[in-house]
Amino acid sequence: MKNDGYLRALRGEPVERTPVWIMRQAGRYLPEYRATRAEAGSFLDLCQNAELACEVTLQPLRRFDLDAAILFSDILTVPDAMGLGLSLEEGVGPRFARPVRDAAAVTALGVPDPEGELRYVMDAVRTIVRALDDSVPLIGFAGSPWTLATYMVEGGTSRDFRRVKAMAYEQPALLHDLLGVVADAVGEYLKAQVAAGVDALMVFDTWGGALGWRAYREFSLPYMARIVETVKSAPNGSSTPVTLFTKGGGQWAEAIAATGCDAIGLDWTASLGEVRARLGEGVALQGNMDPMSLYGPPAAIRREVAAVLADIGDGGRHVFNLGHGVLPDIDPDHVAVMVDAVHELSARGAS
Ligand code: 1CP
Repeated sequence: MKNDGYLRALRGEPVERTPVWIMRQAGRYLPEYRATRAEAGSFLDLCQNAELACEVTLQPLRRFDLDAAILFSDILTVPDAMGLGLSLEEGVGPRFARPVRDAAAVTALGVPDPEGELRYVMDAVRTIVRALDDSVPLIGFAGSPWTLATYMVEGGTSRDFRRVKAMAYEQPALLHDLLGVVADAVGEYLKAQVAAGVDALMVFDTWGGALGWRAYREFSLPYMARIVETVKSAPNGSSTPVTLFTKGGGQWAEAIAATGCDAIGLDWTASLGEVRARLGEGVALQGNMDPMSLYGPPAAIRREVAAVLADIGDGGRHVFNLGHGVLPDIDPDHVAVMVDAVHELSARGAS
């Protein structure tokens, strides 16, 4: 691979500069993304068209000097394939026609065949791998079982997660049944992505931080641990680095590291240096610039990049990223300032 800095940093091998990619690097802040989505018809049509999904995956790499590509898809494709009926409305967000709210609905759920109902995702992976031609690694991903369950039970985006948290306290066994089948589905889905050619995996536990610490250890973490184990025991799985990202989970970093993951994604509320001091070098850290700092002028963005790099100190085993996805109204030129500053300010040795 021409540029394997991202994989090297995940493994704790020496790198010439800190690698960088951006959560939601393909998406609405890019005018070329909006044009391709219009060409596809809708967001879901875009996900289901391998050529166009490949095109939007590559768009940010043409603009910015990024060290990894991420598969263009969505975490909600898995519950959609489980029969929940996903739709996405502009300004409203994702919606499920058939949310899961009782035992009958949980019992009816099956594990989708990744090369069946989700074949369009695997076709996108194969198309992107060919197009990347060993230039940079491709990251595959899925939602964590808990995060997927929030959408499946609530029926869409939620402010307070009332229904799914009520289920956790009223019917914990039912929620565990749901999380179990979702974990099986995600495990199969990620193994298939590895077989189709992704170089690394990321699990997005976007709403894990909404749980109390005991509930996090009961309803989110064990299911992510199961997924790490499933992936690691599959062919090629042991050599595929897995990053776990629990938004708001910095205080649980020790427990997350104990899953056997290769890297922990941190949001901007955690100090990379402090987490590194607590955990040592045994795990890579990803993050964690505040996505809103990209509203600032270029000089302020460079200062913020320098501060994140200074926080982690020697810069070993670090993948630079935002602490959450890039926002839709960010100026792409500001993203370029960040990416270039990461490489320039972290350059080690001859450069
Ligand atoms: O209008 C549009 O074009 C749709 C917007 C959009 C996009 C660009 C959605 C709907 N999903 C995506 C792509 C996407 N989603 C990617 C690939 C692109 C990339 O990263 O470059 C990835 C990795 C995701 C993952 C995702 N989807 C997460 C986890 C990451 C995170 O940001 O926390 C979550 C929670 C979702 C659900 C989802 N899908 C779409 C939206 C708007 C949302 C969030 C809804 C909410 O806030 O609850």
